[in-house]
Amino acid sequence: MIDLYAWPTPNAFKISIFLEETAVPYRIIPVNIGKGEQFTPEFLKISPNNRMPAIVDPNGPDGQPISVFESGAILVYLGDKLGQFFPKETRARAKVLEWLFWQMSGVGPMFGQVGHFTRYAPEKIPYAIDRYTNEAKRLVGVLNRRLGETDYVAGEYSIADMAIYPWVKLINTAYTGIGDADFPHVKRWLDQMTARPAVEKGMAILEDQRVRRPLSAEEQDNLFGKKQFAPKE
Ligand SMILES: N[C@@H](CCC(=O)N[C@@H](CS)C(=O)NCC(=O)O)C(=O)O
Repeated sequence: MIDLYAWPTPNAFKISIFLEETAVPYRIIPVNIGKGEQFTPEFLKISPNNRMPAIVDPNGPDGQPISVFESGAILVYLGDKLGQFFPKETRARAKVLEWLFWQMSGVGPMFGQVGHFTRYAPEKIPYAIDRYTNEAKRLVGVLNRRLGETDYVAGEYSIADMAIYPWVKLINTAYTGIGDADFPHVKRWLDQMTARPAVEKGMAILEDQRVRRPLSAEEQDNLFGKKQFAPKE
């Protein structure tokens, strides 16, 4: 049984989608990042960057338990372990890695900043909102061009689609008004992804904990305040 340390955000949905796509048994250990549970010494042993998601696989490669943090690394680990959604052949694998790294280095951080400056920043800073929204739109444009050429981002359905989907789905619907009309190939792919039962289930984990209101002062402090920068044991 794989333990998935998670809270209902796009980075965790990547992993729940993968696990739902496979028949591998897993359970969710909630890490309430608004309450500061990411700072406990037990969690920091698994995820020293005080971020979820993370996994613990009791049956690692040598039969011993292994923990993995960073959603991209988790997808690579699970894809290799289960031999699914991550090809072994070098050319196909390189394609998946290109788009996975594109998500991890571009889409995740930039979309995250769109969310931060549009929803959470205590003051509205037009330069920051424009900067990150424009960059998010540029990235969706890159995705749109790619999806005009292929069914799924790396050719076959893969861990790269699972990494990109939760962020693009979220930003399309919640933040920026990045329009379906401007990105028809992304729209087609989003519909295709949304129709997969495992994607639907993966996106619904910890649904009752989704924060759809302004953050409380405690949540704001845990996520963006001094605890982030305090030395950790
Ligand atoms: N690059 C990391 C990012 C993970 C991440 O940013 N997780 C956020 C929620 S989406 C988190 O755990 N935040 C807790 C905190 O900021 O202390 C990954 O992809 O796993």
